[in-house]
Amino acid sequence: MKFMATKPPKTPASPSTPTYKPQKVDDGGTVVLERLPQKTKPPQMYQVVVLNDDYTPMEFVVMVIQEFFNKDRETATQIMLKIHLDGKGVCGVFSKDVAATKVDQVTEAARKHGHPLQCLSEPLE
Ligand code: TYC
Repeated sequence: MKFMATKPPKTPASPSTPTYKPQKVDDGGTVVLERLPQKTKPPQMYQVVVLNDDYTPMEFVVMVIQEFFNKDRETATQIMLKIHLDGKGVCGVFSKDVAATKVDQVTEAARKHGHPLQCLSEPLE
C-alpha cells in the first residue's frame, strides 16, 4: 500500500526571497506592500596578491599565473611585470576558501621548485 503526503513539504524561503512589511489597507481598500531591505549580504571576497622578490625567475611567475589563475600568456606576463615593478599585484578575486586554496597552490609550487615566491589573500573593501 502506498501512502501519500497530505501536504506538500514546506520549502524554506530562499535568501533572495524579498520580505514585505505587514500589509496595510488604506481607506480605499487598496493593499500596499512595502518591500523591506534585503537581509542577506553578498559574501566577503578576497583578492589573491603575489609579491615581488629578487630571486624567483620571471618565467616561473608567468607560468604560475597562467596555471593557477587561468590567464593567457600575455595577461600573465603583464601581471608579472606589474608585480616586478610595483612590488605586488592582484592575480584574482575569489571567495575566502578558493582564495586560500590559490595561496596554498602557488606557495606549494614555488617551494617545490625552490623559489621564495610569496602569495597572500586579503579581504576586499
Ligand atoms: N623580480 C624577479 C626577477 O627579477 C621577477 C619576479 C616577478 C619575482 C614577480 C616575483 O612575483 C614576482 N627575477
